[in-house]
Order: sequence, then C-alpha cells, then structure tokens
Amino acid sequence: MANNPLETVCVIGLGYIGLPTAAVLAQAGKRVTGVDLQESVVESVNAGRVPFVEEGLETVVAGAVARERLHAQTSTPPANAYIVSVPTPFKEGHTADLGYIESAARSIAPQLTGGELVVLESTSPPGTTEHMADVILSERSDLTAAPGLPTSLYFSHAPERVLPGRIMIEMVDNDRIIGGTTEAASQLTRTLYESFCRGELLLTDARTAEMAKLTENAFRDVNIAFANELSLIADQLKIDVWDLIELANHHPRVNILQPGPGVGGHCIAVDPWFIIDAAPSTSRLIRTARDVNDSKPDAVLQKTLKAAERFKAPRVAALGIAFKANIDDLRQSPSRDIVGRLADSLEDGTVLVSEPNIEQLPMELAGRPNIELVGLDDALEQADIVLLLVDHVQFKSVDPDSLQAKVIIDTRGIWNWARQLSGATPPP
Ligand code: SAJ
Repeated sequence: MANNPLETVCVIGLGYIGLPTAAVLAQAGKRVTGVDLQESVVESVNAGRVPFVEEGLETVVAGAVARERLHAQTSTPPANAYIVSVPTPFKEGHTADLGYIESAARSIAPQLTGGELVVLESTSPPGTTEHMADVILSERSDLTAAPGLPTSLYFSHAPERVLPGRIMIEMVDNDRIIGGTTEAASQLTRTLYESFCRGELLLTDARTAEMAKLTENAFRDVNIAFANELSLIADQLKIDVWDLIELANHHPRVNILQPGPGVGGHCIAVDPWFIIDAAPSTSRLIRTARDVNDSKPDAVLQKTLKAAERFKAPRVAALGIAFKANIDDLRQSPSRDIVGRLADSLEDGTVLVSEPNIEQLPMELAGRPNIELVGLDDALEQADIVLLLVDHVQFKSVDPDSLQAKVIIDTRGIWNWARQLSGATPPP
C-alpha cells in the first residue's frame, strides 16, 4: 500500500463536478485547494459563492471556505492527491479533445515528489488515464507508475455519475467505479473516496472504468432515442405519445423514457461519440441513437413553424431554454437551439422566451429584434403559440385549461399528461 496520508487534495477544474467534489472533500475534513483558470470562478469560490445554480452546494462551499478547509487559486499547488475534473469536449469529427486534461497533467507534473495519487474524473475515451499518466511521466523521468517505491505515482479513473440538480445527494450516495492503472492505485483511490462517499466503491482497471461511464450515458441516450422516435411515429399516426408510453409502461418489463425536444447537456449528447470514435464499425445502434436525438430539435421547429403559418405575426412563447428541468445550464441545450432557429425562420413573428433560471439571454440570442426574455405570465398572455420546451417546476403549475385559446406544443408532455390522464401521477 502506498504511503500517502491523503490529507491535502487539489481539485483541478471548479465546474459543475469539480466544485461539488472539492466541497464534499473539504466537508469530510480534507484540506482542499480548488484550481481554475478563470479568475472570476476563483474569486467567487473564495467568497463562499457558487457561480452556477446547484441545490445545496453554496451552503457547503461557504462553510468549507469559512473553516479554511477550501481555498481556490489559479495555479496548481503541491498536494497528496489530485483530482482532474476538466472538460473533455469534442473537436471536429466528434473525437475527444484531451487538451484540458493534458494541460492539467502538465501543471501537476512539476509539483510531484513521489507517492502522489492522480485521479482523472473527467469523462474520457478508453485509454485516457494511461495517456494522462504518460504526459506526467514524460515530464518526470525521475518518477514511475510502478507501485511500491518512494518514486511511485498512482493513477486512476473515478468517473463522476451525479445528476445535475441532485449533485449534492448523488455525490455522496451513488456507487462509484474506481479503475486504477495498477491495483495499488485503485486501493489508494478507494481510501480517498471512502472519506466522503457512502455508496459502494467498485474496483476495476482504468480502461473498464472509462468505458463503464461512457456505457451508462450511451445506454440512456439509446433509450431516450427510442422515446423520441416513438414521439415522431405517434405524431404521424395521430396518437398521443404520453398516453401511449404510460400504457406500455404498465407492462412489468417495459420502462420507456420520456420524449423531449432533443438531448442536451455536456454528457449524454457527447459521451456516446467517444464510443463511436473508439469502435466506429461496431457502434451502429449507438450512432443511430445520436442521429435520432440530434434530429429531434428540427422536428419540433418544423411543427412550430407549421402551427405559425395561420398567424400573420405569430407570437410564440418558448418556455425554457435550459437543457433540462430546474437548472440554469444552457450547454448544448436543444431548446436554446430551437429558439434561435425559430427566430431566424419567423419573418414577422416574435419569440417570447421565459426561462426562470436565468437573468439574461445567452449571447447569440440577446439583442435580436424578434427575441425577448419575459416573465412567464407575460409570455403566456401575449402568445398565440405556447411552445413548452423544458419541464421546469414553474411551468408544471400552469393550468393548461387557461391556455385553451392558444396553440399548445408541449414537447415534454406535462400538460398533455394533465389533460389525458387526470388523477394520475405526473411523470417525475
Ligand atoms: N432527457 C429526455 N428524456 C428523458 C430523460 C432525459 O429527453 O427521459 C433529456 C434531458 O431533457 C436532457 C438530456 O436528456 O436534455 C440529459 O438529461 P439527463 O437528466 O438524462 O442526464 P444529464 O446529462 O443531466 O446527466 C447524465 C446522467 N447519466 C445517466 O443518467 C446515465 C448523470 O448520472 C451523469 O453523471 C451525467 O450524465 C454525466 O456527467 O455524465
């Protein structure tokens, strides 16, 4: 077993995963330094504030900063353990851009003395943890990945699996996969994660851990694609898809997910591509699911434009531009894409955006003459067409009967549900 007290931890990347991870580690008694390139993020964390909406996070961050357990800075310090939690976006051709991981690795390399643990949490293609180790070892030929020596380094992958909106609960309660490049690295990572994780810690090798994470999100993508395809088929056959799914789900072995305006966010819409890139000729179903989900925003757009034809200067209330319910995250949001393209296509029309979780529109939508950010009541009152894009809690409380004079396009089925199956429990 490595001789590492795991008392000081450096978390690189203070985003949606890195910051909560840093906060729960600090809460568990570690001395944590959070590192981020953005000065504004560092300032905000050091002031005990969280730069994005996530239930319960700010209290833990503020407490950890006040107790001097958590501190943020822009440079990478020495530490017993490093957690790399930086983005892995894709570049041209849907291949993973490992640039942020490589530069995190290069920032860690000069700080190492031997015995440290370096954990990659970022979702990555198979082989990335080994690649991160190679980047570090290529800069530090005095250190080794072989375990048990004073010069040993320990590398592993511990993919995060938390659901935005429930991060503070799932960070602690979820089971966790840990894959070391050596058995000793897995064991050391387990010791670190059991300081805050109540879920089961499942040990494997690094490549299997990387693939397991991608598999989870690809599984979800394929299943959402099934629901989205079903919604198009049901539209064509004039069947209510929500009713259809509810009925089919009464079968003891059927559990169809919910259709929507498309799949957004930085995980489910991205990770399957890493599998497709690693095994292009065998990933046929996974690729088709991506195509089905990516084509859904266009189907919603066409349906809305068709409905708009009957109005001279249509006013469309677009409810929600976050990528899913009750968060302010607009990354790769299908709704945001639909709103932009709708405004492009409606020559004499206006799009009234209601998004309770933001105060200003994202850059590409702001300042456009036919897009306005308005309150929910305003949007509903003025609209000819009500286009429900995100199932935010605020929208769920709108009485669909009050919208009878309007055209309703409900891509999430929250009002259709109320109308069709009164008395039934709404979908979670
Ligand atoms: N969506 C549907 N229908 C559904 C469920 C989701 O259209 O029935 C859409 C959502 O509206 C959203 C997208 O899919 O646009 C993704 O939302 P999500 O809630 O399914 O997942 P994410 O992206 O917020 O988080 C996922 C989670 N992965 C799985 O559930 C397998 C989470 O546990 C991961 O930690 C996260 O990806 C990640 O970081 O990889």
